Amino acid sequence: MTLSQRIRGRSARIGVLGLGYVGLPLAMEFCRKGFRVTGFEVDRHRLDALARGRSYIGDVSAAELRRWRTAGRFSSTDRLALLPDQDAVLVCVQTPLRKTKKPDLSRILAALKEVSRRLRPGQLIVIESTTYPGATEEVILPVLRRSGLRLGKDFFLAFSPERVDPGNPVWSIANTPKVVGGADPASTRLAARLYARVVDRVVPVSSTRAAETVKLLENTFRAVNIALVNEMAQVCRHLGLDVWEVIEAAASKPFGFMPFYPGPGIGGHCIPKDPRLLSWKVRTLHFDPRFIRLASTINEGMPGYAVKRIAQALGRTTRTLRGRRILVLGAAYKPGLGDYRESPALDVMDLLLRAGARVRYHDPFVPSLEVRGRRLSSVPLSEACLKSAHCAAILTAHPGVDYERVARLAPLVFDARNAAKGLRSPKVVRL
Ligand code: SAJ
Repeated sequence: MTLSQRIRGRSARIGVLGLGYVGLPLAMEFCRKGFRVTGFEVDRHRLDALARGRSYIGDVSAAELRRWRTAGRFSSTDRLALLPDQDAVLVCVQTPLRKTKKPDLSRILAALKEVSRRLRPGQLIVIESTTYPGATEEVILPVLRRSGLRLGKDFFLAFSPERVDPGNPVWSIANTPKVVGGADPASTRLAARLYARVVDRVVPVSSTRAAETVKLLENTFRAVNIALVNEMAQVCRHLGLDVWEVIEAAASKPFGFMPFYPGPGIGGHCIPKDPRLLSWKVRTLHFDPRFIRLASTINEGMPGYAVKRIAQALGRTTRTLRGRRILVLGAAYKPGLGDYRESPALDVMDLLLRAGARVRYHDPFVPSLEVRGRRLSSVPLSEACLKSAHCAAILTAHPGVDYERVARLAPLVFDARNAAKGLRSPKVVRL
């Protein structure tokens, strides 16, 4: 039976390499649609949790995990010897940036070398990890060719960007259109057929490079628009205007406008990184994407701007913050989640500590974190805590926090997220 027939009959065995916030939900989606999935993971803690039927990803319930394990549809392992049993291998490993803002493909290349060593005729490899335009073709394909197998005849290769939005109650893997681009037409066709069995709509494009660039455009679009409103926050400050009022009123335009909101910077694993991937690649091709680079610079400057505004609100400068007690509200990178990777709140706390301020934080979703080598725990939002601070700085506007109470009890509030909107109080200073 050909791979295409096994896909059509849902008997194709699916391997998912990397069981993180992309891989585990993807594995569950294939299980839901009748496929048998083997998850490959190197992290021992994750493997132990999965073996006990415990989920470490918010969007995957323990009940569902146990259901597919019991049904024999899902198994998790670190044994790469099981790779040849898979008809399709979906690669969902991290592709971070180095400190130099250059792409770090080390993890994905290590994974693909293992795949290549065990590659067999009839396998489809799909890269879901976000990377720069050309990476699949220029770096990953040569690794797979070391197997001696031929693209489009023996094995197939495609790129399909992940569009997983953790915690999104509306858009899931199943109902979010899936872009797919193959290293050759046969690969595009096969990957499109595979995803068509699990998602409502597949969007085939002409190449892996096109698919890689689609993803980067999506997130660079967000980054540049966030940078625009971050600059507008500074423009409005100079104009003596409330940027939040200006944006809200502009958002009343029913066409040709899309609201974004300023803040103390941008966090997460996509928006800060993706424009840098695009910029890095095109600069190797002797084109300087000034606009995209400038947007990244503006966003990365926002933590420093927020600290400057906190100092000003205290009647100080960033050089005279020593000893000031700052209570940070919200450490996660966006509301409603406990993920504080790349969170701008960490940058703000780092700068405050560097300036000699005494920093505590409250975040109901983040029990503890490390900043400047110090381990901090989230403090209760008690009356004493609020009253003893010189300034409460709202950096992430989590739901369920009583911002009216914060404004009532804290001597001063710096609101970087318009969390205390509607509260007209001289004690509340907004970005
Ligand atoms: N942010 C702002 N102002 C905004 C929007 C976001 O400052 O108007 C900040 C957030 O606070 C956060 C960072 O930017 O620190 C990123 O926020 P995000 O809403 O873009 O959330 P992410 O990082 O989870 O982005 C993901 C992306 N999903 C994928 O890459 C698959 C992105 O494409 C989605 O559009 C986004 O979720 C979403 O819409 O939630």
